[in-house]
This record gives sequence, C-alpha cells and structure tokens, in this order.
Amino acid sequence: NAAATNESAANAQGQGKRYLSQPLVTEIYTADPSAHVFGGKIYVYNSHDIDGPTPEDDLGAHFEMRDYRVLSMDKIGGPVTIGPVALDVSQVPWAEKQMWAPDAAYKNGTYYLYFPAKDRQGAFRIGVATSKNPMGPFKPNPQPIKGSFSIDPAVFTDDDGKSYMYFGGIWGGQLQRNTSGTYDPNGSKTDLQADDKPALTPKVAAMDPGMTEFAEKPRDVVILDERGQPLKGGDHDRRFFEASWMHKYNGKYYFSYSTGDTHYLVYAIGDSPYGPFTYKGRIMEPVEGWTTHHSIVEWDGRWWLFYADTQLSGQTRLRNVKVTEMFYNPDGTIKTINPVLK
Ligand code: FUB
Repeated sequence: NAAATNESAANAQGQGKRYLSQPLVTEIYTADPSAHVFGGKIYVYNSHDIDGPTPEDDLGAHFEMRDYRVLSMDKIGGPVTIGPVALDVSQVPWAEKQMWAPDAAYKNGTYYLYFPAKDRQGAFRIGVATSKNPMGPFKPNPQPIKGSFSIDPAVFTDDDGKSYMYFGGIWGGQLQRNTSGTYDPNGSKTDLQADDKPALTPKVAAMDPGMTEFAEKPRDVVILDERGQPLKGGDHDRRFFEASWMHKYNGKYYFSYSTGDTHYLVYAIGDSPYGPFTYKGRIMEPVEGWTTHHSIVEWDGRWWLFYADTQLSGQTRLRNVKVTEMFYNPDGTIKTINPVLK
C-alpha cells in the first residue's frame, strides 16, 4: 500500500515530516511532470529517474535517464496506470544520453512527445516522436528539431490552435553555451556571469502546423520586474533557471518556471504567448531535493499543480511526482503553496 510505503520511506530518513501530498506512483521514480488532459483523461509525461553510477555535479550529470513511461489516470486522486516504455534512448538515432524533462501535445489524431537529450557532442537538442496512442510507444524523428538547443520543452496550444514551444535551462541546461547560435562546449558552466546585466532568458518558438519543426527562429522570453526592467542575472530568487510552463487563465498568459539554485517555482504574467511577462511571485516554496519542476493543468473546473520531490528516496536523482490543487486570488495572482507541512 502506497501510503504505508511512503510513511516508512519518510521514517527511514528520520525526517518525521508531513507532506502536502503523496507520490502518484511508488513502483518507479518519476520527475518533471507535464500533465495534459486528452479525451477527458489525465496523462503525465515525466522523466523516468534511474539510479546511475555518475556522481552528482552542478551540471546534472547524475540525471542519467534513458527512457520515458507515461502515467495516466481517469481522475485526480484515482488509481494511476504506469505505461510501458514509451520511448528509449536507443531508438533515437541522434541521441546519446540523458533523456530529460519531456512534454507532449495532441493534434489531428496524433500525439507528439517532445524530449531533450544530449547528442554525441554533448550538446542538448530537442527531439520529437509521434504516436496514435497517448501512452505510446512513440516513433522518433531521425533528427532533432532544426534550430533546437538546451532542455525542458513545454508546448502550449492557444485558443486559436497555434502551438508554441517554450524551452531552455541554464547551468546543465546549456543556455549559456548557446548564445552565439552554435553550441560552445567550452562556454560558461553556469550563466553569463554578469550579475548586473539582464539574465539569460528562456526561449519560445511557434511550431509549424505539422508540430515537428519550429516555424520561426526561437525568440527570447523576457521576464520583467515590477519596474518594467528585465530580471538581472544576480537575482537568483527570481531569474529563470529551467522548467518552463505556460498556461492561460482569464485571458492572461502565465509563464512559470524554476529558479534552480534557489529552488522556487515562480510565475510571470503577460498579454501574449511571446511576452513580455511581469514577475508576480512564487507558486511553490522549495521541495525536498535540489530540483523543482512542475506543470499546471485545469481539470474538472479546478487547477492542479503537478510537481516532484524526493520523499521516497531522499536522493535528488530519484524523484517522485505528486499533485496538489492550486488556487488563485481574486486579482489573478496565485496563492503560494508550501509542499511540506509543519
Ligand atoms: O530531470 C532532469 C532535469 O532536472 C530537468 O530537465 C530539469 O528541469 C530538472 O528537473
């Protein structure tokens, strides 16, 4: 029984903590959940964490994931099905390793799985694979998306049917090594190393109607402070690190992301899918484990935050996906969630 397993995991770590919610599944380790409602069911496209031999470092070499397994459920709080392997790195001709945070989209009878992986030069690219079934198996395109780089794709489809991919991550996500248009393996390990200058931005590109290529060169997603100035590189509590997500609420565009080394999930609001977005605050305080990565989805007229922590293992590389309800204030701001109860 999952509750008993979770209780004993927490006790084994001697944490004596109370968690806001419990892992969706305990049979495998999961992280970076991208939740979608397809045909009335909830599907979660997540990283499938495994215990590899590589020591932890600042570039995430210890995240050695090799495949994807999709989770599905008829309702939030109901039983969760773990799908079979939906895509394995060995099936992707251009990819060598590190199948990181994926996302998915649906159009005209086809499901699209978007995923980052390192190529044989050590550069992250973003690939796409297709299936007629939301659980897969997915068939990968032989090449990554042209002009793609970095990590954490999140595909948002607007009310007019146009889709956009948001992506990027600094440090191990390599945004800072792609500023010239080509991957520089000798570039900075972290960021631009210019604390007083505008921070590196996530990217956005409209998808072409076939959903497998960009329709344009990726643009900067500019995040402004309350004075209308771009967030600075030294503003680690608020600047973009990784884990882009886009959702729309009451006609406004909510771009949310992780601040990485300060471990917050935060958001910024704009009037267009391209931004600019103005920073508004925190969605979630830090979870247990180094990374924090989420998605936001409306289901049954309520809003849900999918996220992950390390409750089951106590190890950053072995995470578990959770879900909790998210609430708005009357002015459209989001009520901050604390994932660990006192
Ligand atoms: O899971 C590997 C990486 O860690 C993801 O791509 C990031 O968002 C962070 O969660």
